[in-house]
Amino acid sequence: MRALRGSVGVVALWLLLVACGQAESEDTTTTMAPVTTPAPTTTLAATTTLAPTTTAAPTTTATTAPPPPCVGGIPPGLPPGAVSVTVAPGDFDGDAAGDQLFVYGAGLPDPWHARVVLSYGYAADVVIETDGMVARAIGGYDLDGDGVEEAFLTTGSGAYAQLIGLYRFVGCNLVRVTLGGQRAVFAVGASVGNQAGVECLADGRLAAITQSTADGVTYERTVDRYDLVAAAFVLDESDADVLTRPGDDAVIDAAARFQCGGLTLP
Ligand SMILES: [Ca+2]
Ligand SMILES: [Ca+2]
Repeated sequence: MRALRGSVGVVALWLLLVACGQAESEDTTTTMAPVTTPAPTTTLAATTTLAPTTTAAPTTTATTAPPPPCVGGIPPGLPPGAVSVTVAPGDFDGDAAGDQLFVYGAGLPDPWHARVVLSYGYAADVVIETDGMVARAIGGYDLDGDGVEEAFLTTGSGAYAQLIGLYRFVGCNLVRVTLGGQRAVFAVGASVGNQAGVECLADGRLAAITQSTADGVTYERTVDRYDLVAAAFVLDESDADVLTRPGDDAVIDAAARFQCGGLTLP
């Protein structure tokens, strides 16, 4: 009986300890609650004050400073004997003021000329080395995104295509853009068996597309993508693939287009 009483006492003591322990643990667990108040992390909003780093924009405007004005040059008016005159707008010196690109015939010995007349009257003129019968102005488009528009024109035409050439206005003169040491010429047009097109890509490259088919069902297509470096195109990558109608109709039919901003072929 004593042993039982003793064990009862032990049990009672144990229960008491457990009760105290529970009470303590309950107390401690309830005190844990405040720890769950990391709500202040919402003060991260203050990190949005990092926005001022976007004020780096002024440095970009500094790199696109307007060019110094060109002086001298030639009278802006076309020669009296100019024929087959075409003209198209652009900003060929990058000063945000509209300029004009003229392409005209002047008879032998140099039949075709390109002339840029800047907004303030400065003019530069070059003889076009043509690839066919007729040259025409297309207009200005900033291919490489440097803030200065390149001058696009047709330098002739083949059996089924028009031929596209480019000039850059460098050092107050027109400079023909080259490819592999020769003047760069890209065809745009389509025949039954051959298609060719040009696309100015958003990443600043120019894509030249050539496509051919023997049966009107299967088309072999090559896309050459060029970087414009100074006044030269440099091949960046070339892809070849095989397309099949009707599944690839959309791509096949788009091959022979000229897509450079809002420019259109004359
Ligand atoms: Ca201009
Ligand atoms: Ca440009």
